[in-house]
Amino acid sequence: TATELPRQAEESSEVLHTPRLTVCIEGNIGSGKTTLLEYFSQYPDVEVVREDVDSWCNVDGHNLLQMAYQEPARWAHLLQTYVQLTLAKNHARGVSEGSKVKLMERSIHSARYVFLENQYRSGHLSHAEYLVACEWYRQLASITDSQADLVVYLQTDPKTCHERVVGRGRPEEAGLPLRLLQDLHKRHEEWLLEGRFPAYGPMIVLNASADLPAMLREYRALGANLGAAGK
Ligand code: DCP
Repeated sequence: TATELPRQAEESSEVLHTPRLTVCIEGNIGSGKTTLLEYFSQYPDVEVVREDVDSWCNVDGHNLLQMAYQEPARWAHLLQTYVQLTLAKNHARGVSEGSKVKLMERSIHSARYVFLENQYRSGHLSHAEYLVACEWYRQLASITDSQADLVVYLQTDPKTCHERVVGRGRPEEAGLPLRLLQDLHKRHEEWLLEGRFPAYGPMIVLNASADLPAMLREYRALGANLGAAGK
């Protein structure tokens, strides 16, 4: 029998507001987005909006991320269209009263220009699947305000990303090849630095291959530049 996806608990009834500043963090798998977002979650006037990886891993028991890693030709399209949907929801989300900055992990644009593009170029999506997913992107991006006031690109050596991914041992990513991280790095560079696809806001580039103390110094400086109040 047909069943519907259980509705995710509606966000609280709190009235949400348009943020004064929207900042999006872009970077490869293992580039350190999580560390940056955790660092800024201690700032009372910054609201962090994470990529909803948990929901990709559990659509009423279906782990789309794992399915797409195991059998990309079959499932990459489903994963990527779902990822785009969850990111469109993140773009549309307001922030609580008192939050000045919305700090968002990735964007619907990287879903399109990095991940979807890479899946297509790797031969995991048929031409028809690619075109339909691109059309979903165009429509979703046009009905939500998905522009950023600032894009922070965590530029990272793919080998460093690989070491971090291996180190954290996320089950879906077991055996993730360096080659994939090199390809995703190339897609980021083509899009954000070489202008192959449109920008969605002014950008700064941080060297995210550095070690943790150096990264934390960069993040502190970024916070000061955003005018956000730290603790
Ligand atoms: N992913 C995907 N398609 C997308 C976005 C992400 O297949 N459009 C996959 C890649 C990873 C997983 O989802 O296996 C989570 O990706 P992240 O790069 O966001 O991982 P982290 O949250 O761990 O980021 P970081 O390592 O920078 O902290």
